[in-house]
Amino acid sequence: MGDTLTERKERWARKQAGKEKSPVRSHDRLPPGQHLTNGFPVLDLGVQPVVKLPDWRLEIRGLVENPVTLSWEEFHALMPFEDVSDFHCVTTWSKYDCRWSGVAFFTLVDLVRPRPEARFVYFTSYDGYSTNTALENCLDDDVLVATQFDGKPITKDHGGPARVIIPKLYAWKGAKFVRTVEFLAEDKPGFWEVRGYSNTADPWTDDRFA
Ligand SMILES: Nc1nc2c(c(=O)[nH]1)N[C@H]1C(S)=C(S)[C@@H](COP(=O)(O)O)O[C@H]1N2
Ligand SMILES: [Mo]
Repeated sequence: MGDTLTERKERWARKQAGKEKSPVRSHDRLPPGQHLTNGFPVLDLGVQPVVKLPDWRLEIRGLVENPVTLSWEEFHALMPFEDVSDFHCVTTWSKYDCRWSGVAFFTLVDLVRPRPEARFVYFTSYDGYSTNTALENCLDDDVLVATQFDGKPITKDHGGPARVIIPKLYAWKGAKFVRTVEFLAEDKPGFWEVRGYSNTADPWTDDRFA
């Protein structure tokens, strides 16, 4: 910490160019520069869209063999998944032991069958938000589209009806109010990624800004 934005930017650019090894990873439970919170702050764009369950759809498309548009009932007919994970917001708060339930990302992948060219995933949301990451990050066994937090439906302020959770990345990579999941051959920066946030967003290497 403490280095200038320019130094960070230069370091990031060198890393992107493959001229420097990754910084040393922190193995603490609390990533560097984070503090623990017991509450659950709300971070959004100032809009919390109201999506009635009969109108809700999750559209999964792009470079896949079997694109689908799932209704609420169809989504819940998929294999249920529950996991407990920690949540790290780039604004420096972390929350431990969040219990999310929904459908594992790998279950959605089995359903749509991405083509070999698919290497990136781009998410869009009902509030106009978007975010992106490498497909491999979505294939970890802790990634899901969640509809419940702590055994109860996710409230509107926390991204209900459904939100994406990618625990190993900063929380902005997880789209609240998720609406579409698109598989792409080329990376496509999302809302914060075009506004100077890191594309890779690894909390354990303090990888916050591009
Ligand atoms: N659709 C949408 N998803 C979003 C955001 C948003 O503004 N809109 N904010 C992101 C950010 S910056 C964080 S830290 C988390 C916050 O989730 P929370 O409000 O449940 O704490 O959601 C992420 N997903
Ligand atoms: Mo955030």
